Parts: sequence; structure tokens; C-alpha cells
Amino acid sequence: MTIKEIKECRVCGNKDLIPVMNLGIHALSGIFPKLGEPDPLESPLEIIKCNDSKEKFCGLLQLRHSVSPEFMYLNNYGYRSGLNRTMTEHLKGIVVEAESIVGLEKGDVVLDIGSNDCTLLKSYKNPELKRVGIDPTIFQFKKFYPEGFFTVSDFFTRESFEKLNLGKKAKIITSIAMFYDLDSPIEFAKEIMACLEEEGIWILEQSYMPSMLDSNSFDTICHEHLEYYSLKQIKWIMEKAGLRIVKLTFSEANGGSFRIVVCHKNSKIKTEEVSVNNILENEERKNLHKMDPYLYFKERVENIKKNIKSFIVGEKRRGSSIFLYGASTKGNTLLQYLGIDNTLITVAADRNPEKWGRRTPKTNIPIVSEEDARRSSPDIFLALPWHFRNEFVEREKAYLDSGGSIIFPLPRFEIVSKKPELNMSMQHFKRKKALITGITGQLGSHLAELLKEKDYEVHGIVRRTSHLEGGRKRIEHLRAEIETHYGDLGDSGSIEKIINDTKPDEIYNLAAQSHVGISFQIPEYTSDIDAIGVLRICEAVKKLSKKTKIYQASTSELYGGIYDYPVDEQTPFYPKSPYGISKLYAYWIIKHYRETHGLFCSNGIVFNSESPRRGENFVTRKITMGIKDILRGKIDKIHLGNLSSKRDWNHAKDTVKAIWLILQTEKAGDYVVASGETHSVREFVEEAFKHVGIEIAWKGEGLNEVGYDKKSNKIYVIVDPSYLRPSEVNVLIGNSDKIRKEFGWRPEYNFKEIVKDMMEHEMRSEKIS
Ligand code: GDR
Repeated sequence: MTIKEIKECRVCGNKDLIPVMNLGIHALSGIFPKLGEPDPLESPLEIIKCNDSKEKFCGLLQLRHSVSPEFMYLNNYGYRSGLNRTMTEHLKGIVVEAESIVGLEKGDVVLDIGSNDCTLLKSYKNPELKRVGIDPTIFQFKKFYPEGFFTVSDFFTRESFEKLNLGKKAKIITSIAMFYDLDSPIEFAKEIMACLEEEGIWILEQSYMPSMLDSNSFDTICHEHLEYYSLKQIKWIMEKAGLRIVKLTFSEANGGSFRIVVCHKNSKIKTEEVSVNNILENEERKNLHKMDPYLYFKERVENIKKNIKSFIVGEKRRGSSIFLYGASTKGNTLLQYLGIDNTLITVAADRNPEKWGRRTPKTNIPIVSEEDARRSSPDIFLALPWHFRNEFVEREKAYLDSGGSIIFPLPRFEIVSKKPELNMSMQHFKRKKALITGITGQLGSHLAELLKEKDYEVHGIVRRTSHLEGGRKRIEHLRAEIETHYGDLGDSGSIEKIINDTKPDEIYNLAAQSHVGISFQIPEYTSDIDAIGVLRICEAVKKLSKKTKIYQASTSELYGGIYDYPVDEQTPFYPKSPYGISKLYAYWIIKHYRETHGLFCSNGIVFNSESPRRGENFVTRKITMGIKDILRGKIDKIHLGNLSSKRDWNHAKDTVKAIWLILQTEKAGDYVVASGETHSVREFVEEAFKHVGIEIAWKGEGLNEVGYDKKSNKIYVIVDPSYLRPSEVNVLIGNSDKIRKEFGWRPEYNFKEIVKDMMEHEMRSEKIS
């Protein structure tokens, strides 16, 4: 069959495949037909993900359809490795690394699978080696192979290698940018194993899926690339094939790749355990087993599509001549997905003479030489192989100096030009800028991550402390991606300066003295920061940056003593703590600046938000950490206050999604953000202990109530009067119909899942089983 739709994961056989992104129906992107020839075969380009919410599956991101390889590789294959310096040097580097691990001797066999135009094989300098290239495109590239090199113009199999009768297995096998082209990767790895010397190595390199997400490089997606790997799946495959990962490195090749060195499971070559484990942990931390990272990627790619398309159409309308720079395979995905064809682009300049006189598939753009294109002095070059950016800018210096412009579509739309009008239109594509107060807090750090996913430029205000490390722990991993400014909501000068310097599109005011219990002890400070601090922000925005939207972190504590539940935006307030009262002032000051001064400012009335990053003196975290400490033998009981308090608990990740949505409307307003469920502190305790196999029962009343292990009778929870509050909010439950209806927001985590996430994190951080 020419086009096959898969029904199960290509690696682990999972039948649960989740749709991620559909790029539409594309003509095969590796084939550039001659001007009179028909277009190549068309097939859907749709990405799906193997659902690995259950541990027994691998989670591979992959194409839903496979096109028969004969259609892609046997007919004028368009890619050649040896055409640019960057790639030639890169392949040379791989050979140097391989030789440094296994040292080669006379007669040793080195095999390159997908050897293309022989660039990598030619990098082995020792003439006494047996150099073997296996690639179905060799019939097309034969002239690049020197005499004495062994070639098989076919797909690699154990049989195709053994037929050469070299009398030896291969000491080094390389497969560069091809392992992700395979319909049955485990079978392929097993065949490699059969061809590899006992102490030999296999080096494979291909796009690293998390880098594809980070650099928005959706143009990696094409019919040839069936799989989009992270280390997790590679490890899975190697284990099934009897192989072992030795080490891995990352490179910029092809917009972000990873190179893995593999050996036989029982080889003497040592594995670099630390780096392999670090990368696996990092992948887990990035939540690659959840759908969010992929959905954000999709959202960013859709935005890029909109922006580039409107820029090109706009320039064409203004009469600019636009050429392509590099008729690349990846570029064909971009052109077809964006719908950019010969009605918008005149010609494509390419340095591969074999492409001259041909055209881009489906989008019909004729290909000429770089010299011919330069001679016509186009106004704009759209560079499709954007990952060679620096090489291009250097090479085209004369063109740029004489007023030409090059645009790079990814990883982020960029115009390199001296023309003022183009630089003006660049303003149009500026990323949104957000300023987060309280960025080091639980919600602040989750929001910063979300905004980065949405490609914002993120600024944050941090207070000076003498323990820098501790204070910024939650944003440490974002250090390179966000900009922090020293400031304090108690200091209007610093607020004004930061707003003036950054001119943000959106301000998220999450900074506060946020502990309700502690606000009874420091009421004046709480009011200064939580109430007057908000006034300071509004005043600064009114004076300096009236277009800036403001989000105010309002709270369910406003409802305090209300007994008619659930509460919503219409319910009157009755705060019961200095904290709640300060927040009430802030709520009204936000409304006042909206109604009286026309600022865009909104209140998000947020209910309790929890996550593994929750501050250690809030009750949920106190419980999960307490359990960890009990298991470690550090404490024997958890001391708590009011066990009967009921809260509407939400996951912080759900809360920040709502917070962002609140600023994305045309009109400012106030919104309740709540799960609509309420659970007592007692229930939280029970659920959290259940996670470590302990069933808690209760006895006694009031101050004498205790929680004990049903099996051992050991008391694990007691009531400590010092944690009771002078006045308590007994029950909180919110009705968030408004935000659900207007924005379709709904929480993804329920109560049990919140507890599970927090407990799993707690146990992982201490490696307690
Ligand atoms: P809350 O959160 O006051 O609701 O405000 P917290 O987790 O502190 O308390 C929840 C409930 O548990 C009871 N409780 C205890 N609380 C703490 N901190 N420590 C204890 O030992 C303990 N034992 C019982 C409390 O009395 C309370 O009823 C949070 C904060 O994040 C606010 O900033 C935010 O505005 C609201 O949620 C929405």
C-alpha cells in the first residue's frame, strides 16, 4: 500500500494514539519535480502521540501515516549533505568522536547507513579501512563515492550488509538523520546489533523532539520523518534490541539534534550514567508525558503561520520581489503549511546544480542558481534552511549592505535588513511582553513557564534578600529565559521605574504577603503590600503606560464569612482576616481604575492553588512534607490547626491558565477561578497518607483530635492550637461558570490528582519508595 495509517505506536504497540497537530495534505517534500513533470505523491501530515500516561507505553510522537519508502527515496531525492560547510564539518566531527571511542585498525569495517553523497564516509582518513555506504539514493549520488568504497544502493538490512562478504562485522556504524525515517525502529536496531562487532559502536543522530518544541521547528515534520524522539523512546528501543546507550550529546544540526553512542549490552565500553539519567529526568520535568507541551507548540506554530503569511502577503502587495534562499526539504513543509507558492514568491535560489530547472513540489516555485538570483537583486530573501542563519548572513554581506533583506522564519520570525520600513514592520511581530510581580512564588513561577510556552518576553520583579539562591529556587530553571528586576510593592519608585523601562503589554500582580494566618501577626505590612501595593501599580500604569493590561490576584478570602455556597462574582464579600481585608481594598481599587480611569484591569478571584511548589507553611505542603519527614524518621507527627476547614483546592497549573485567559479578552472584568469542589483538611490528610499505603483514622474531638494509622495505631497527626486562627474561614467553594462559559477554561486536575502530584514529587525528591 502506498499510504498506510498506523493503528498502533511504531515502537511500543500502544493503540491509544492522541491527535496533536494536523499540517494538512502535503506533496512529498523530498522531491523537486522538473518544470514539466507532475507533482509528487500527496499524503496527510498529521502528528499523533502515543499516550504514555500509563507507564508501560513509550510516549512516542509520530506521524499518523507512513508513505512507502520507494516513493520517497528512489525518485530524485533532493537532499545532499556535502553542499554546505556547516554540515560537512559536523559530519567530520562525528567521525572524530567515533574514532576517539573505539580506535580503528587496518581492515576494520566502518558502515554509514543513509550515506547520501558520501560526505561522512570520506571523513575517515585511513585508506586501509573498509568503508561501506548503504543508501537507496546511492544510484543517484554514485559519482561522489571514490574508488574502493563499498556501496549498496538499497535500504539497510542485515542481509544487504552481509552480502558484501567483508569477512568482518562493522566496528563503527553511523546513521545520521535517518533513524527517524523507519517504520519499525526496533527491528532496525536488532539488525544493526547483528552487524556490529562485539566491541563496536553505533552512532545515531536525529532531531531531538524537545528541541523541535523549543525552537518551534515544525518544518522538521515531513513524510520521511516518521518519529520525533526524546531519549525516553531511544532507551526503550535499545533495551528491546539488546543494546546499551553509552553517551549522548546535543548539537545544533538540523535545528536541534541529539547524538547517541550505543554499544552491545555486554560490551566493555562504559556508560556515562549521570548524563543519561539527567536527561531522562529533565524530560520528565518538562512534562513530556503530558499533552500540554505539544498543545503549546501547536499554538505557537499557528501564530508563526499567521505572522509570516501576513508579512509576505503584505510585502507582495507593496510590490516587493521575494525570493527563497535555499529550496530545502524542510522548507517544503513550511511553504505548503503556510500556503506560500509561486503567486507570492518569484524563484528559489539554491546552490545544488541538480535542483536548477526544477521547482518546489505543489507550491511551484522555480529553482535557479544563487548567482542568477543575486543578479536579479530581489528586495527580500526568505531563508528556508534557517538553521544556517549565520553562514547565510556572512555569505550575503554584500547583498545586505546594498539594501537587501533576509528573513528567517524560525525559531522566531526575524528580519535582517537595513531598510527602515522593514524594521518598522518587525515591530509588528514583536513578542508580547509580560511583567510578573511575585515571580518567585508558586503561581508566579508556573505563570512564567506558561508565558514562555506562549513565546512571551517575560520580566519579573524580585525583592532583595540575602539568600539569593533560596529566594529564587522556583525560577532557577528559567534563569536564562526571563529577566528579573529588583523592586518592591512597598516602594513606588521601583515600581514606576520597572514599568517605564519594560513597558509591558501585561502586568500580572501576584506579589503579596499571601499567608492568611500570618496576616494576623503583621497586619500593617500585609495592608501596605496587598492593598496599597496595588494602588501603586495602578498609579504607575496610569501615568506611564495606559495600554498595559493589569491582572490582580484577588482571592476567595474576600468571601470569608459568607455561608451561602457556592460563591460567584455576584456574591457580596465578608473578609475575615487582615489579609482578606487588604485584598478587598485591592479588588475595589482595580475596579475603580477600570471604571474611572479607563485602565484595562481585571480581578481573578482565585481559590486555593496547590502544587509541589507550594510554600512550606501552607497546609497542603505542610502535610505532604510532613509525611515525607515521618517516613525519613525526621519527625513523628504533623502539627496542624483547624482540621475541619474546607477549601476549594485547585492545581496551580490550572490556575495560571485561567489567569492568562483573563487578560486575553477585549473587555476587562472580574472572574472566579475555582474547581467547584470542596474538601476538608482532614480529607487532604487521608488522601496524602493513602499515597504511601497508610490508612488514617480519627479519634478525639477539638484540640484532642488525632489522626492515627489504622494498622499500627501510631498517631501521625495532632491539633496544635498555635495554628488555629483568631477568626477562621470554615468553608470555601466557588462557582466559576463565568470563566468556563466565556473562555472554555476548566481544571485538568481534580482533588485526588492534586494530592497525587504533590506526593509523587515529595517522594521523588527524597527517593523514598
Ligand atoms: P488559606 O491557605 O489560608 O486558605 O489561603 P492555607 O493552606 O494556609 O490554609 C488552608 C486551611 O487549612 C487550615 N489549616 C492550616 N493552615 C496552615 N497554613 N497551617 C496549618 O497547620 C493548618 N492546619 C489547618 C487553615 O486554617 C485554613 O482554613 C490560601 C493562600 O494561598 C492565600 O494567599 C490565597 O488567597 C487563598 O489560599 C485563596
